Amino acid sequence: MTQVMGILNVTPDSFSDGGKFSQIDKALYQAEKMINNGADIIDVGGESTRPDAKKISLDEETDRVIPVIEKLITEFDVLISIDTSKASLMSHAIAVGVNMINDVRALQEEGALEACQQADVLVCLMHMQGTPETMQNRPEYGDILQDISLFFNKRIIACENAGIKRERLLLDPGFGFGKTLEHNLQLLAHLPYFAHFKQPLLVGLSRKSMLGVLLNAAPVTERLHASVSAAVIAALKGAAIIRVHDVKETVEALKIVQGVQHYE
Ligand code: 7PJ
Repeated sequence: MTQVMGILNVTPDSFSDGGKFSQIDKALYQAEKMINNGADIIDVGGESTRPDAKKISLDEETDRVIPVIEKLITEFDVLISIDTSKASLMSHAIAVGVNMINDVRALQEEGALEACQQADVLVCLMHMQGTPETMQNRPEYGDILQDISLFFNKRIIACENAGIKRERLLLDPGFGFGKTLEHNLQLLAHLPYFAHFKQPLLVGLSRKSMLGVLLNAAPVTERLHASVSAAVIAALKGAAIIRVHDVKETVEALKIVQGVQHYE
């Protein structure tokens, strides 16, 4: 059955009233809700990868996410993932017991391979063309499926050479990361192409701008039904894990998928 990964963004309060504690409490409340709604994994992230987002320092990212991860690990019985590209934060998260490293830069930053080698954590290798700042400036591919497969191959080999066994690896084509609407739709349509790697596929489509475009410029708050539809399509096309904001709605939809798949 397709698993649901709930997104937990631990970003600074929009008002500067709340201190660190209220921020942690808010994150924990949000996580508890997602767990009660059926999330199998919680993905904790402190850095935004939106094109216009400011980069944050290692200390800032660490202060945001590590206390939340520590609490989640002691209080709940779900897998915890950290969405980061920074090697020292990976090591820190591994030391406090995180189960998965989710890296939109696929362990290409200095020291990231070594950080993940130390412990038996799962690693999600995501494809991105370019960097968050430049990725949406006319992304281009020869054959998108082949280009992304080549990238996956290179990163799998880099991991294996660094002592990270293949059974620990998940692959993610990186919807919206250096892709046009057409690229994203092509990727979703042909998701089964990546089955030849025999690695679990993780996909993130939740509230992404490709859905907004298809809905004639729907704002991010109006993309729930599109997100759930996209999750269902991804599940039918073989995704092992779907990364979402709206856990309850997605879990319900995936129960219908599961009911039908039982008779396939
Ligand atoms: C993804 C992610 C994704 C994985 C983000 C957003 C942007 N990690 N982190 N896959 N997207 N593995 O949630 O809209 O698609 S941040």
